[in-house]
Amino acid sequence: MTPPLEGMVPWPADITERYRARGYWTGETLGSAFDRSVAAHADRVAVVEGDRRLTYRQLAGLVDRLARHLVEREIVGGARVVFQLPNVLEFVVAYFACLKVGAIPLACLPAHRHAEIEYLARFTEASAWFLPSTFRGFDYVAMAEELRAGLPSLREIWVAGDRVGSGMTRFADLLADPGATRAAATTRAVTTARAHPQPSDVAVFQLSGGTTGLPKVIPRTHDDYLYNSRVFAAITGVDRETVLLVTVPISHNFPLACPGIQGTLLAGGRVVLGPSPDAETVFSLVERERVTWLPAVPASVIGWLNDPRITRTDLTSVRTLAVGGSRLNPEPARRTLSEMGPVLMQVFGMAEGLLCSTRAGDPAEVIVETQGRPASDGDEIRIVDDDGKEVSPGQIGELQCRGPYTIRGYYRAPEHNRAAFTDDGFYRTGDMVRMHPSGNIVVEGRKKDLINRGGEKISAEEVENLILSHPAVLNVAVVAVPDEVLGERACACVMLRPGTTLTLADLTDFLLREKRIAKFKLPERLQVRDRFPTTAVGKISKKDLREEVRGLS
Ligand code: OOB
Repeated sequence: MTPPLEGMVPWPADITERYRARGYWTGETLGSAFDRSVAAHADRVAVVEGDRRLTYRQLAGLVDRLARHLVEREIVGGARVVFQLPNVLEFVVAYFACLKVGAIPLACLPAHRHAEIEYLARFTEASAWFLPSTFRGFDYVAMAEELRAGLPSLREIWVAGDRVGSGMTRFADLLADPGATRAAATTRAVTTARAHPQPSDVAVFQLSGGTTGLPKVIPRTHDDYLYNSRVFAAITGVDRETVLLVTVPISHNFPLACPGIQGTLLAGGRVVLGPSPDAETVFSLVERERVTWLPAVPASVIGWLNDPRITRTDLTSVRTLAVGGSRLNPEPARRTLSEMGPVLMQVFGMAEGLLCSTRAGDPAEVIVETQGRPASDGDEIRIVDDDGKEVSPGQIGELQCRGPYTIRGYYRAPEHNRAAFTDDGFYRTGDMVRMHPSGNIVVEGRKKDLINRGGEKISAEEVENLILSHPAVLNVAVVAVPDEVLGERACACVMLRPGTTLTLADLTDFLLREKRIAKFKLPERLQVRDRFPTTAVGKISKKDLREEVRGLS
């Protein structure tokens, strides 16, 4: 057995044994599960993107080719690889190639910019980076050129697209070259051995929505992430007939593994990739590819419902519209049922693990009003008050969970882990929930300090720390303001230094040009104040502040 990755919190030995004995963990790696699926479904279509359409055999051919290059370059066994590709075929190839040789994809977003990538690549000591040349008008090659000098562990930059910088490699050139020609000379036996991951090894690094100043890295093992996809595929009816459409950012846990791309490809189904979740893209791809399974955030669904083309589009192939990432209110939920039929499934999940969902055949009331129940009989949940005591049935409290696919700790974060996990290994989700009489969970709010902007999570503290470094700013608090479509948007409330001024345009400019953060984190409102409401101990009371800001809006 290889020792666990340093900085990773493993499950206790007795629990590991139990999860294996009960068959949650099968002792298989994601790479070998992928190979078995390829063998069983070789001539079926695996991935469709634009006019590219690959069978399992063709996909596996590319995966294996890339895997050989990874081995040649010693990007194997525990090496971290920044994934910043959008929804393109190259993502799927790179993902399974890494899983096969034990390199760990770090699930970054195309939306991330210098600040996020620099921090995350440095924190994880990433050795390689997959990126597009350009996407939505942004030049990733230029960003990589700027950042690479400050990232000493970064050895390889692989670009999907035609334009590369010096010392970078075109993805297409790697795939054109069968590799392995240099393998005999350069690959030591040691590298080859390290290129065979164990089921208990970290397979993927997901990112936490984050409640602290810096994003947290979530280690998902082969055992747990494979089970995550399998159990969710089983309860949501994903099989070889499934046609999954992914238009949300592909590296998010939801479209990647719940059951997502992983679950669909392991079942012999078909994955269709689309560039954006807007109505036009989704409607045309559903019609063209006869899509059956569709993950979405509520903001997208509301957009589709409000688009007049919905009545002219044939959406009858859809069997499951899985909506999650942020709260779907009962009103759009009801409209979804009347426009699209009984296909709605609410999903309440988290990159840390636990997945809850309603099930096909549940009463309409459950599907409309609740966020569902845990996916596995191995999931343990409890709803607790501020003292950690379980609340009485139907009362609101914080949700805590543990189970065969919920992490026991963030990567390299011992101090944060002491606060985020209980002594008996439950993850404190920060979500305030109540148990519906049907046994399903209703998400009522949250304790954690973040803004959920249409499913994309923004840590208030992270943005506050950046705003505090603006010369005009004396103090700041970032709070969520309600939004009909996105659910929430961020509002920055600031106190200014005497004699200074600040507009939203100034602040945006500062955060984008000087701090270089992802655009989705930008506050969309600014409120200049001369005082903040405070708590009894003199801290800013975000609860009162949120109410004051809402009152003024
Ligand atoms: C998903 O994962 P994350 O890690 O981006 O965010 C998790 C958080 C939850 O703790 C909760 O605060 C919120 O997102 N959330 C919901 C929700 N689904 C997620 N809040 C209310 N209603 C829902 N249905 O967002 C995620 C991961 C896997 C599957 C689906 C979503």
